[in-house]
Amino acid sequence: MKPSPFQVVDASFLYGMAPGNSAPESEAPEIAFAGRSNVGKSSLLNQLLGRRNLVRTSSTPGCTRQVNVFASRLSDGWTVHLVDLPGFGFARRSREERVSWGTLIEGYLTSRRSLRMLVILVDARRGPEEEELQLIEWVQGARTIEPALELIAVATKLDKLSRAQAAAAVANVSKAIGLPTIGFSAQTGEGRDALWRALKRVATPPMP
Ligand SMILES: Nc1nc2c(ncn2[C@@H]2O[C@H](COP(=O)(O)OP(=O)(O)OP(=O)(O)O)[C@@H](O)[C@H]2O)c(=O)[nH]1
Ligand SMILES: [Mg+2]
Repeated sequence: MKPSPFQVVDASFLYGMAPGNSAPESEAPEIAFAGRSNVGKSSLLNQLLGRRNLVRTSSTPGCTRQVNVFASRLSDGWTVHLVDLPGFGFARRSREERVSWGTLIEGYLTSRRSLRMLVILVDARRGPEEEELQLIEWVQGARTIEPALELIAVATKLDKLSRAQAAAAVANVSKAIGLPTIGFSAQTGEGRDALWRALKRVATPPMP
């Protein structure tokens, strides 16, 4: 196999935000990854960053409990911050906890100027459900600041489908969610280059 043109030479955890503890706006553009619990957000980030365990993942839903920001630099000098969000649709939290989390994530998505792109992850086998469609509609209406937020979708866990099923599933997700959609597997790395190509649209080029 040909080596990927998207080699990450630096990747590190920068900071986490919990309710009541946000972070100052960053100079670097941010790309956030949203989706229901267990859809594969943290695994996708490890695959993108080329690190096995930089981002904590778990087969138990509700693993990511903060808004976690990671810095990355590609071998050609481009940089961007990748933001892992706690999953939604995870009920095993108190109502109070869910409200404070909702406020943190909603505030982050609507008011964060450094946020330039939102990637919505959908399990390729399930397709988008009400929560994903609501999130998209809500964020498009609620975010009124410049610059505009670019939205794309990723269909995850493609390795669990046959080739023919995978192609059909990605097309279905794209149609149902109404966004350009990239098929992805954190296990095989399929879709990694296509996703990096899309993410680079909002990344920072190297200093001359
Ligand atoms: N086969 C397969 N399994 C995956 C893939 N991506 C994630 N998983 C598995 O799915 C489970 C959940 O993955 P995470 O990356 O922790 O999911 P998450 O969306 O970050 O979950 P929360 O932090 O709870 O919101 C883990 O057991 C992963 O190993 C994939 O592409 N293929
Ligand atoms: Mg996670």
